[in-house]
Amino acid sequence: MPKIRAQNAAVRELKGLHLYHAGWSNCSMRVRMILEEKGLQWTSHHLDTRRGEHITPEYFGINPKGLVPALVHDGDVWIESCDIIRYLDDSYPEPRLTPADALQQAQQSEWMSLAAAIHVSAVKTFIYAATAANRRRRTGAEIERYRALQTDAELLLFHAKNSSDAGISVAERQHAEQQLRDAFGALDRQLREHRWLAGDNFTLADVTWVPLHYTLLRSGFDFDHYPYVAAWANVITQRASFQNAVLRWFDGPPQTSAATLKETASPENAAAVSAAAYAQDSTDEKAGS
Ligand SMILES: N[C@@H](CCC(=O)N[C@@H](CS)C(=O)NCC(=O)O)C(=O)O
Repeated sequence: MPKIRAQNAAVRELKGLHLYHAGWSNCSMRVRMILEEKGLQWTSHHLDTRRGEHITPEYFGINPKGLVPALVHDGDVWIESCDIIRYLDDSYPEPRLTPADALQQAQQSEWMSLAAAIHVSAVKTFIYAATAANRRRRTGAEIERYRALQTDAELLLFHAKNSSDAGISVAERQHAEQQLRDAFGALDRQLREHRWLAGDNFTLADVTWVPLHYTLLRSGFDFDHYPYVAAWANVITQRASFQNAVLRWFDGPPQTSAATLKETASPENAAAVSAAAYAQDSTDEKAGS
């Protein structure tokens, strides 16, 4: 889904690029990475989704599904992370992150579609079932507030299940894991033959998948059988965009000064920082989806 007209009139007045996002949200990471890759100036509107800061009439007036991220560009609202990053790549083509070659473009689209298709049934299900913070049952008042705002049937069902006494079932978690194994198996086969997901260069396909790898790893998904995925992810962690858009935001809005940020993001420090970040134990309390 693409550009929408915000019901929240205040955002229609916003100028420039404004991102509504959450630090640990993998979908938000994609957009922050693109903003960083292109060196764009943007205004952050950080929402702590674990505290339900996105479940308000104001935010549903921006994204009618009440999900992060949402991008507002000169008053126009863009939702769905894959559509947002495509829009940014078209609007700010330097550096271009969509392949020029038609076949590679098609590959990029396939990888992006796969990520979107399995988001709720695999990614969200696994992360919520695996991380205690997400498993937290919403209170009666929170559930009421959510039901009053949410119209999307799949999300209503998902959150009702997650907040129920039984929680997400073992069968659903196993189904989620199987879908993730299938997807990362396909990534691994591609990356055995090619340096990047859509061929010769780093593209939107890589930006779509590396946050999934990162948040799933931190949620305890077993990546032992995907050596080419591990090597690919390791290379990407050394990009300044990964440092600044993923690692620096994972615990919430960065507190450090711009100078410290630059220093940490230098290529010399990147390897150490990424090794430390990836060394975090699994079953992270914060990974979100
Ligand atoms: N298909 C959407 C999925 C967005 C999504 O599920 N966002 C998560 C964070 S990654 C979220 O807002 N979760 C909060 C919730 O489900 O209430 C996209 O790609 O933007």
